[in-house]
Formats: sequence, structure tokens, C-alpha cells
Amino acid sequence: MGIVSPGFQGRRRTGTPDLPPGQYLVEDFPVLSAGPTPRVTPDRWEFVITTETGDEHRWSWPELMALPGETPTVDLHCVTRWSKLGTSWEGVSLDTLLADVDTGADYALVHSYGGYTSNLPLDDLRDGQAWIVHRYDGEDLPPEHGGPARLLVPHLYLWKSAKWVRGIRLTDQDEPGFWETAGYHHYGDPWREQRYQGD
Ligand SMILES: Nc1nc2c(c(=O)[nH]1)N[C@H]1C(S)=C(S)[C@@H](COP(=O)(O)O)O[C@H]1N2
Ligand SMILES: [Mo]
Repeated sequence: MGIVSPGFQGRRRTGTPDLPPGQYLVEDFPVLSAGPTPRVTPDRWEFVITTETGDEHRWSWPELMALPGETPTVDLHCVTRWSKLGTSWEGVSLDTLLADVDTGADYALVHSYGGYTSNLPLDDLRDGQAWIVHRYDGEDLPPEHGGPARLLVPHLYLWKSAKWVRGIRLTDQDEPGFWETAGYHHYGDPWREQRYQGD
């Protein structure tokens, strides 16, 4: 026996520096969808950013594919307590998509095909923190994980990463999305365990 007892590592032996409080590691990739999987094919897909003044910036699938791509490797943290570390994606940075968008808005409300929404501050989509991703682990993104394309904003709980993403509306006021209306935290920082309103 060493001098330091295993109890010093905490009640659960899940402690790793990459694991936020209250989370456990998974190796598989769970699917969490609040409704049926919308079938959106790339030929009908489009992505729209609408500013607070109503200006619309649209990308078809070929237009998205023509933009410079990035290959982020990131950790995912779901509010239901599973975390998956070191996931590899390919997509377009929101910095690229927002580059020509003239806005003074502070908030973003993300919309999905199928009606799902989630909200976050616009600053959390900037500075290399968020992507529209269309490939996962070297393959086209499967429909159940949000294909053809989803938002990926890994520094917040995964419910913010809207699957089947369709557009982002920029607003002056913070408007709650689907889970935020149901009592989840407006911001959702996993390192501060912002799971529910009031956390
Ligand atoms: N459009 C849409 N996006 C969504 C959801 C959803 O139900 N619909 N669920 C969210 C939640 S709660 C989580 S944890 C993640 C799950 O992503 P995954 O199914 O790829 O693991 O997607 C998020 N994005
Ligand atoms: Mo979730």
C-alpha cells in the first residue's frame, strides 16, 4: 500500500484532466435525438445566416464544400453525463461563414431541419470554437448524428450542437431554444456544470 489511498482520487475513478465534473467516459457514440431523424439530401440542403436586420446569407451544399475546410479533434460532453474524448470531424469554421456577415447582434438561435433549436452567444461561435461539420471519423456524417451537416460547438454541452442544421438567426436578445425552454441552462458550460437553469 502506498501512502496516498485511492480514495484521494474521488468517489469515482473517472477522474481525468479532460473530464468535466459529473461526467463519465464512453467509447461508443450514443445517439440522442428529440424526434425522428429528418432526411435532408445535399441537393435540397441549404444553410442560412439571418442577421438582426433581416439580411440573409445562404450557402448551398456545393457552396459549403467549396469553402476552406478544417479538421477539428474535440471532446464531446452530453448533459446526460457521457463524454467522448478525441472525436475527429471535418467541416467549415463559423469564422469562415461569419466573415462577410455584417452584424452587431450578441446572440444566435440555431435552427435545424425538423424544428429543433438551440441558443448561444454569438461570440461562442467565433474564434475557432464552432464548425458546421459534414464528416465524422473519416466518413460522411451519418443521418442519426446530424448528417448531412450539424453544428459542432464542443466547449458547451452537446445539446447546443444542433444536428441537421439549417440556419442561424442572429438576435439582440437571448431567445431560448428547445431544451432551454424545457429548463436547461441558457449557456451550458460543462466545466461549470451548467446543466439546468439556476446551476
Ligand atoms: N436537431 C437536433 N439536434 C440535436 C438534438 C436533437 O434532438 N435534434 N439533440 C441534442 C442533444 S441533447 C445531444 S446530446 C446531441 C447528441 O448528438 P449525437 O446524437 O450525435 O450523439 O445532439 C444535440 N443536437
Ligand atoms: Mo444531450
